[in-house]
Amino acid sequence: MNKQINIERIRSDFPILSNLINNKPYIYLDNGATTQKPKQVVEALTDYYYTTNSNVHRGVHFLSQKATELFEQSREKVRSFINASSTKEVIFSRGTTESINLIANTFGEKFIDHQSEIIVSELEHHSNMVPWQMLEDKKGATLKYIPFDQNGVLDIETYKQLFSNNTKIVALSHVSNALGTVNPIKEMIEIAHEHNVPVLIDGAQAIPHTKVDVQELDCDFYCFSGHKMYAPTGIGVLYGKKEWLEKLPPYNGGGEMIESVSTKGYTLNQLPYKFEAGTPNIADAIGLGAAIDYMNAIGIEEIFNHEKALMQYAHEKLNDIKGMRIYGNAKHKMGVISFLVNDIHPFDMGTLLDKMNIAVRTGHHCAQPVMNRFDILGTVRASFAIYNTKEEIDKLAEGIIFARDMLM
Ligand code: 7TS
Repeated sequence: MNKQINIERIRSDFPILSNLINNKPYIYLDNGATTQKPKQVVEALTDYYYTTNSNVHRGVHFLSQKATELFEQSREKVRSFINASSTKEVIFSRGTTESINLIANTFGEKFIDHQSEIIVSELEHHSNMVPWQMLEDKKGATLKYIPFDQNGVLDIETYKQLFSNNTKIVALSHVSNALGTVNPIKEMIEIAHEHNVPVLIDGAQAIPHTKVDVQELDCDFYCFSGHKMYAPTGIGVLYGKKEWLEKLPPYNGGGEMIESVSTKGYTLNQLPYKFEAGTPNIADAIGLGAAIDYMNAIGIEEIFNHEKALMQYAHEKLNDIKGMRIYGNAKHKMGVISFLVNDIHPFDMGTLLDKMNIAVRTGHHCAQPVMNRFDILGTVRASFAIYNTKEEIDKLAEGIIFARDMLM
């Protein structure tokens, strides 16, 4: 059933949205970089610090047990949110970047040598390209890139041709942060699996907007950041299939990740702790649990539908502007809309929009190969969240026209 969302009520959950800047409302359209946080998440953090703060997993005392319980409850919330089959498959990290580096390093150490080939796409955020390029440097492996067309759509026929007997892993974004393209990852995972090649999905720009079911996708690894889905910064998730995680060597060494240590060596702790060396980010993991509760209470389908309507509206409004060029015109798009107007430099457009209290992102969006493909230095990018409205998009369109006329 399709519930109608109450946008005013949702906005009132985010105190920052009602702050005036220079005595005027502020329009926040930089959600691809990070979302704002609802009271429910901030209160989960303060509650934790006021009532529970203690270290997890190592205390017999009341507070330590309570902290452990809340921390592990959050892991269960993540498990259920992405439909992983076990909490052993849910590893807390600092964010998408750390999750990808964890796999690039541990998988790299065990399975990559100078003959290995790794497939990535040209659409990736630097976070899902540089860690693999580092394996090229370290191990002499070769990266093969899936190209994309003028609309920002990956070329699946070329992708199929990139596999060889030496292909060891595919690393792919679910949704492009620069163009908004939703990649056909289920189909692409199936193709990789026909070659017995595992797939890592960078889900940073997907999970805030759409239902993710890791079992249905059958991905081997799925990485995401809490801060792009209403949770605090500094917390993220690495989902990995148990069979793979068990095969991989540990990443960081230290407390938590060991079962026992002597001067002769160490034995490893079980999953997921094997990959969680040191005191974890307890409070923010609990905050992530609160953000998941928040999203579930609104409904993932409702979030998806609201944002889909916003994207459609933004496309119509922006396409009406003379001189507008939208980058990324895939049929399936989500979350972001990237554009340039005439020859106006994106920084100039962004700066003038900022003067009008409209926050957008400008530049290469940590996806320089995407910009190179279009032979541009960068774009202006508006990105949406559950609290954005059509009225804000009207203001964006008015702002762009005003800036264009001023800069021409
Ligand atoms: N992957 C994608 C697709 C991303 O969009 C980002 C961040 C990352 C990985 C890295 O996430 P982190 O939380 O580890 O930093 N993207 C952006 C962006 O588009 N603007 O600012 C950050």
